[in-house]
Amino acid sequence: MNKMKLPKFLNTRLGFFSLLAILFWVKNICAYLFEFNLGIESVRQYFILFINPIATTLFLLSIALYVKRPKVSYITMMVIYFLMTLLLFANISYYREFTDFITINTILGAGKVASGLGESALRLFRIHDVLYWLDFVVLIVLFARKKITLDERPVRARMALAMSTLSVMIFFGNLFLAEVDRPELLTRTFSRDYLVKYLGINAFTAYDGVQTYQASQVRAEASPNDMDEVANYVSDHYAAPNDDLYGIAKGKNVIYIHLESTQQFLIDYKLKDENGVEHEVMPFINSLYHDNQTFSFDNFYHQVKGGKTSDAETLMDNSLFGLNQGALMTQLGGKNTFESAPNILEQVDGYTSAVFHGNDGTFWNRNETYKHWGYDYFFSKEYYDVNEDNSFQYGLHDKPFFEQSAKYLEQLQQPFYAKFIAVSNHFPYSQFTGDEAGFPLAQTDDETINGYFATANYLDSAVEEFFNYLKASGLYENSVIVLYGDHYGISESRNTSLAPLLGKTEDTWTSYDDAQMQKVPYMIHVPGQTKGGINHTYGGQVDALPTLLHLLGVDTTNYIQLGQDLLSPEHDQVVAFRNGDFVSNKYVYHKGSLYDTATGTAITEPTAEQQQEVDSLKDQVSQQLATSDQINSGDLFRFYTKSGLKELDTTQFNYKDAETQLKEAAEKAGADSTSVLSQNNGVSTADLYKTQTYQEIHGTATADSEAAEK
Ligand code: GP9
Ligand code: MN
Repeated sequence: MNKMKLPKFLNTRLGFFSLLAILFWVKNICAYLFEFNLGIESVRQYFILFINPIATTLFLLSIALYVKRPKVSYITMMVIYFLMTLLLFANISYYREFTDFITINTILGAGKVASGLGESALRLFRIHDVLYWLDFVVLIVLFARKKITLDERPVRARMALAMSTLSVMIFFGNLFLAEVDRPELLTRTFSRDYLVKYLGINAFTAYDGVQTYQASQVRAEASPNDMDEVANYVSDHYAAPNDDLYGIAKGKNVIYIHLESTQQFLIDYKLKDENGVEHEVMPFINSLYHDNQTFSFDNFYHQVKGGKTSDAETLMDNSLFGLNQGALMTQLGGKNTFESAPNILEQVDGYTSAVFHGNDGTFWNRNETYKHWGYDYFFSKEYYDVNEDNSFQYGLHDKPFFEQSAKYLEQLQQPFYAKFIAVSNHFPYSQFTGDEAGFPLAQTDDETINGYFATANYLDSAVEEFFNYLKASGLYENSVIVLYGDHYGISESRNTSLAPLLGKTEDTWTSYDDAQMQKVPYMIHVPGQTKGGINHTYGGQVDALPTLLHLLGVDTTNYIQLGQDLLSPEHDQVVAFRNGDFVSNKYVYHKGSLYDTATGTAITEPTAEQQQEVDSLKDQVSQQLATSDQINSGDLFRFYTKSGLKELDTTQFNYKDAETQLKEAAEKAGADSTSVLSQNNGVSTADLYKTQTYQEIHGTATADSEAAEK
């Protein structure tokens, strides 16, 4: 080692700076490749991944270049380098346990769970982790042996500034590429994985810090008086339940089926193939829609914005809106106090709760948010057998998803509140258009639209199989099954291409039609009762929770919920879109234009009376949205006691070993265990699940020729 000669360059400050930058880059890339699972899908994403540590590393290290005194400058550089390594390494360890990245809140809250932290850090240590720290030892030795000497000459201020500026420029280049690959990355913040994948750990941590700070400022200013105001608003808008229907589903399981990107126009829709033959897109869901055991709605709207699926979940489980910018679940889901459906049902009627979803648990920050909503279990991707053939970028396909869920569902203690988030019918709708295509494609000039019907048909078939299983396992009779569309599948910009399929033309398509396209299915199927039918009340996702709770016989008078029971004769029939536009039973106000709801005729010159009505509707809508924002940004539930609900201890939930927890719950209940598995004397019902491909159901040339071969 004595003979070893290091390049002279290393004895300059800039040389040493470069060495540290390169070392950190290497460590960071190793972590990306070997420690984290970031779902890199293309060469471009690899490129972004490889460049994303550069900007922040240069920027942070460049701080030391401004320091003139040699010793202080080198020490500053080493301290920054050490802190960056520490942050990276902490994330590596944390990821092993939680498959997630560390947020500022996790760091701030670490004290709360400090006991056991040291122990788990040790348990998470891998022998190769030494490599992340080895360079410190080497550097110290090199300094001690004077292989690297301190450069007495300070870096010129201009040079230091140039380095900082360069790093900022690289950052913007990085951000630009990221936005090209994943538009609205920063405004919608899909998940921490995405931020790390596109911008790196340092940038993610800084971004998270800024957001946490901003949120905490608003939160700090809120007071219990604000909650009093909110409570007054809510009681003024309370819609009393329909006496005939209150409690008709008391004590039943609730099974939510989240119909990804499913719009109401698909209901009863028949797609013409190239030969003019009609194919019903969702035959099974249509049969539910027309069943008098189902409360179906044909004027029900989604109310989501940037948080898409997560906003729909927020609305359905809380009767609160998402945020006007970004996603509530990612920004506040893991921080705020809520009084959500699973928590209410647990405390009032002893329900167990679970979410099933075949994508990464961190997407939309579900893994944290669900704890704050009181979900007992969350079965995310790791609980499923997911491979390249049965999945796409958003996770496991619906048929294997529902099928593989059976073995967990049968273990839940009843009654339960279980949500199944399907995902196959998700943009780009090219999942079932290749060789595996079965259902015909539409014939427009827009491929997104063309594939939409085939993926919707696949979803329909998956839901049918799931219903068959529910019937076979005996769960069906004892459950209420709620289906809802989360948001549009075809974005407004494509609607004119869709127009011909809906019997309209591009030229006559208006904002009124765009507003109509925001309708999504909402159906509450209550096996055994026959008071259902198609209800025409104008409502939206915010109304779902009070509607459901009243059917379950749960009194909502003391809950802070912003919607109204859709089955109540007192429902206001005003639907707020998150941007302030609205639909009521009389008027549609969308993108600055006003229409008559019944006819779709534009009202260009409203009478004084009409104007007054519209103004008051606008006020009503903005008040509802503002109240929601006030609750969320002020975290007002922490001041609310009137609901009589006990404070939720979010640390009781651990979504990592659900199987053990399920077994423990059954053992604890002993002979009183109400899970399907226990009721079936421990014999699994999962075998009762029958699933078939489109070809197997409908028979095709391929299936025929296979049969002929046999
Ligand atoms: C991802 C899925 C999709 O897990 O729920 O979310 P979306 O893109 O529809 O908001
Ligand atoms: Mn969605």
